[in-house]
Parts: sequence; C-alpha cells; structure tokens
Amino acid sequence: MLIAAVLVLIVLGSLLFHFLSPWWWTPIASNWAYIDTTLIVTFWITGAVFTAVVLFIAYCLLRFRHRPGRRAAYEPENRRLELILTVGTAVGVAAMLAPGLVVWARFIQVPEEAAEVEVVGQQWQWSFRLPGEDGQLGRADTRLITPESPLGLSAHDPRGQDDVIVEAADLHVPVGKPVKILLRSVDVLHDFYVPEFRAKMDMIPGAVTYFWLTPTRTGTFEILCAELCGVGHPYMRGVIVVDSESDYQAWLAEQITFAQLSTARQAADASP
Ligand SMILES: [Cu+2]
Repeated sequence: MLIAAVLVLIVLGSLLFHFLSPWWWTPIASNWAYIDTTLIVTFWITGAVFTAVVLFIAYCLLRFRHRPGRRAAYEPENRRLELILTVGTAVGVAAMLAPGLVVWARFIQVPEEAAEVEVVGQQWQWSFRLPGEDGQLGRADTRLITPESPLGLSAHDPRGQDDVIVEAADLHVPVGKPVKILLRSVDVLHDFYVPEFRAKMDMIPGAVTYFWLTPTRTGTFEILCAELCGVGHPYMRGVIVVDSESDYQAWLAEQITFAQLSTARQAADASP
C-alpha cells in the first residue's frame, strides 16, 4: 500500500516538476526550432510511457497483493499481449526517431549562400578562421602546426594567405545570415555546442565535420565543449557574438590575416 502510494507520488511529482519547472530551455537564437519540436515529441512519448508503466505497477501492487489462500497463476505465453507490446514499442521508438532524421537532413544540407566559418578545438581552447576576400579557406592540416601557423595552415596555399585567424576565444557572426560551421580538432574529440543555437556537433581529429545555422537575434552566447576531453574540459569555454552587420564589419576589420600573423611571428623570431 505504502509503495503503491509512493509510486503514484513519483508520477505526480515528475509531471508537476516538468510543467512547473523554472529550469527550461534558454531562449532560442537560431533557426533550429525543429530541434525543440523533436525534444517535445520525445518528452510526450517518454512521459506518457513513464506515467502508464509506473501507474500500472502501482495498480498491480494493490490489485494483486498477497491474500491468504490466493495463488498466482502461471502464464508463460500470451500472444495477444506480446503482439501489443511489440507493435506499441516499435511505433513509439519510430515516432521518436523519425522527426530526428528529418531534422538531421536539414541540419547538414547547407544552403548555397551560407558563409563559411571554421572552428578549431584543442585542449582546452577554441580558435576560429574565416575565409578572406577570396571567400575560400586555404588548406590546413594538424601536421603543419607551427608557432607561425597555429591552426596548421599551409604556407604554400595562396587561398589561405588572406584567411582571417582568430586566436581570441570570441567569434563574431552577422545576424540573419546563414553560416556553415566547419569543425576541426587538433588533438582529441571535442564537441562544439551553443545551447541557444540548439546546435552541437563532435569535432574529430583528422576529419572536418559541419552543420549550418542562421542566427536569429543579436547577443553574446557561450560556446561549450560537450565532449569530455581531458582535465581542462569544464574550462573549455568560448564566446560567440551575433552582431548587426555594421558591428560585424567593424570587428572583422580589426582581425588579422594568416599572412600578417606569420610575418609578424617570423619577425619576432628573427629579432634577438
Ligand atoms: Cu573539448
């Protein structure tokens, strides 16, 4: 009796907590409202199943509790029940997975007009690279990393000379314009995550992963690493600033290119 009451209270408490909780998603700042929709679908399905299963257990505890002289019936096979449970589970799992597949397809189908931005993760900091005036990112490889080329850009690729290198932990992007985020890691697995964008993706050494988004409001948002990547993992924070077009251009004008960076570092090395 007591256990049945506790089970009912757990269900009530969980539902109340879910609907009244002040800890909800931070307000969205990108076009990925679809991601929230998929989460809500999952909440409804898992919430309904959780409520049904726990209340069923409470019901069974009361209805079939021990009474003197009553014996349990043994029923090893029940085709009808097996069919209902199998089909019901399959439908529920499919309903949770299918919207995710649709959203995933959109997430990686980058619009033609999207500007490219590269994010480089390393233990335990973020760096960024933008294509320069030619609109193309030059070749980069982890094996080419030197003090003059901290992101591993090839000195021999003319497309890379005008690339903008941002070693500070803040990246700026203009509001309302689609941007393709290219992700690279120079050491271990990291994961680029901006909660307000509802977007995250693993960064894999030796590969370039990507997704796209359109920032929908200006503001300053935190970049978190969402893949345990060593003792400094909790401190691997960055900032992404969504600017108006004029603020963005002002920021961009202050950044330095790969050619300027490598010349400055070579000069610093040469001086005694
Ligand atoms: Cu990390």
